[in-house]
Amino acid sequence: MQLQDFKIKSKKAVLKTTKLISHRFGFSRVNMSDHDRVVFDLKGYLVKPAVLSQNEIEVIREFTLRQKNNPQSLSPHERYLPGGPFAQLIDHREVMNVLLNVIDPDPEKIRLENVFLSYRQQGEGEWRPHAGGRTTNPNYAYNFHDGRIYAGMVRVVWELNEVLENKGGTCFIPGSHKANYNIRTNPVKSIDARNSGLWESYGCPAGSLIIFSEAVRHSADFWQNSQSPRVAIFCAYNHINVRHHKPDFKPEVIEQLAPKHQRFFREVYHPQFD
Ligand SMILES: O=C(O)CCC(=O)C(=O)O
Repeated sequence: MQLQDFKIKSKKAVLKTTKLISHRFGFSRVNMSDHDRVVFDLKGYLVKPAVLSQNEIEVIREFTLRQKNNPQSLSPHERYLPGGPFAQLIDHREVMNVLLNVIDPDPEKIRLENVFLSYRQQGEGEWRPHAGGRTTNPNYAYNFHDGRIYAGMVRVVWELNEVLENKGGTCFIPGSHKANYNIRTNPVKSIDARNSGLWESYGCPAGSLIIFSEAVRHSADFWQNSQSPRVAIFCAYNHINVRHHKPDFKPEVIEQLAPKHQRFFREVYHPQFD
């Protein structure tokens, strides 16, 4: 076969697979914009402002705070994340658009392995830089191969209250997921200092989405907004073949999720064995 024919045939096959996936899973736009793809690769993180409507924000925030403060008032399957109205965000289109482009193009191969609420009031938080640099560990790896990104574990953060810039949102050293010097195992104090000038954070309205590769050097920060606490839901998505977290989801929560959401919590194995 001529090289040109081969190229056309492979392009057609990719389009067909993409169509099949979109049709089967209802993702009408499985593609990340070129802008987002380049920014994610360049910096290791993306900020998508105001993804949720006011009503979605209020319902999910109120329910999540009830799970935190008064779980006994809820049915057992709704007492813990990912139960309750948050479940509808598990495969939110904006999340899947990114994950299908940075973890695996097949949604069957994407797992959600950890979900937790980060709740911080004025002054609460910590400064604890971690990750960064290259590694062969699949959970922290970041690879670019054959024209696409292959990220290891990817964090998806739903900010349910406003975040003021440099006042408590997650901080990143942009580009550090591709650093050649191993700042993960050999951290440099002057680089890790909050005021090194190398750290970037974000300001965003409630309902915004932050997505980052676990490979990028990042840290929590101290929350500095006396008007409202940080209410953020952190999710860790991973490839079906690997796991980073110890499994701790409540079975009663997962059993009551819709089948399209349950599949994100399957065991770690290759779907060829199904
Ligand atoms: O709390 C934060 O903003 C960052 C959390 C963190 O470091 C992580 O998800 O690995």
